[in-house]
Amino acid sequence: MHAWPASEVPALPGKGRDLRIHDTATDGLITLDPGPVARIYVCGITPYDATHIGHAATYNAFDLVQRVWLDTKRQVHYVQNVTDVDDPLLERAARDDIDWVALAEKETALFREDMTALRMLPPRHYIGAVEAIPGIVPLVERLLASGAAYELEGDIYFSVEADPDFGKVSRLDAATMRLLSAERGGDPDRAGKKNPLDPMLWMAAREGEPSWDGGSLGRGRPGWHIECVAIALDHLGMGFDVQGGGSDLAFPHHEMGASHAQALTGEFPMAKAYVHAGMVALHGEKMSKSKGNLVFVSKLRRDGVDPAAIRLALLAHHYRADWEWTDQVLQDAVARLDRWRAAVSRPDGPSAEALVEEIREALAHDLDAPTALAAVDRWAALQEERGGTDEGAPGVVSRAVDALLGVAL
Ligand code: 5CA
Ligand code: ZN
Repeated sequence: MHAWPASEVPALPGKGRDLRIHDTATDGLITLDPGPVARIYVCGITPYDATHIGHAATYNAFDLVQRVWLDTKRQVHYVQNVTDVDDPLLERAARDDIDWVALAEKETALFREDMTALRMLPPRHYIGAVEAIPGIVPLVERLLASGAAYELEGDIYFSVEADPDFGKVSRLDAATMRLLSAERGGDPDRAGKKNPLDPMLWMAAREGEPSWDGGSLGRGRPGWHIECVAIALDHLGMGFDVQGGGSDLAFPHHEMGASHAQALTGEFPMAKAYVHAGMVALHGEKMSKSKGNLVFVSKLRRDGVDPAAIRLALLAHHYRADWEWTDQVLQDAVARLDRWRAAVSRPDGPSAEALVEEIREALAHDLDAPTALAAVDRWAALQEERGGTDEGAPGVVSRAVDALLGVAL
């Protein structure tokens, strides 16, 4: 499927620093050394509702990863999926009595528009679950053949016991895993499974639900985790640099994905760093499509909010923090955008060289966007109070804020 148009990334003088980022699997900062082509897989949306601020915050984090790498003069090979067939999508389509394909297409189109407006760089490969099915089926067949998968009443399950490294991504105890499995798409209480945590790889066709030819698996549709593994291995291969998503994906999704890949290749980990963004809340609870406590990016845009202000509101929070969306957060971002725009609208100003390095240093240190914003704030305040004689400095600041933070001033 097609992605969305790329906004231009201005080249900056000098060169950025290598990214140090928090890896969930080791619970520490690691310095990535990607080589000339950095490889990143970011889990995409399940398109049954519009993009909310929580989604946008997560995609903002991984957009910063790309920008840091681009600033080190590397190429970035970025892959993202769209879970365009899954239970929540089918349930929403049935509830609203609309065609599930039309619903997925509509919400994916809106996501593309939101991402474009927010200046999120597009993936090189944007792949739907449905279009990935021909690549998923042979992987499930291989897992069955090696004994890492088994059949239960026509459905195919992955056996977590087949993976000696199972549990290393999220490092959770058994009780927590079981609880989260039930909450996040698993079926730990289904009778007949070898281990309650075992996730489905292939679901046999159900009456009234879409299904595809699965070769020796019979008609059905793919499980959620194998979808991302198939797409990631196909387009990036094992041992890519970052797999990203919100913290609610660490378990079971990224844990199971790493396990599937381990069973397929004998290697762990599939990604060198498992990177997770914090959860954005509204009215004290995690923003979620199922709860309906949502602030949509498209609604804010329709209300006339500048997408650059939305982006600044996201950047004002460290990506790993859980935080709350409020009207004040947006008002602060609008005011900051005004101050920055006024500061760069003059032909000269205080020197910008140190500022560019401060932004680089902050982002390279686990994507510390709030520290980067504070540095720009200081430059803008100096400009407002005293001005400066450095010709072209405002232009440098403008380009740096665009290239490194994705904000067009
Ligand atoms: N399609 C799967 C991933 S393969 C999925 O989780 N889709 S999603 O639409 O539910 O979420 C898309 C991304 O947004 C995920 O990375 C998820 O962790 C993130 N996300 C969802 N809700 C929030 C929230 N309230 N705050 C921050 N990130 C969120
Ligand atoms: Zn995923």
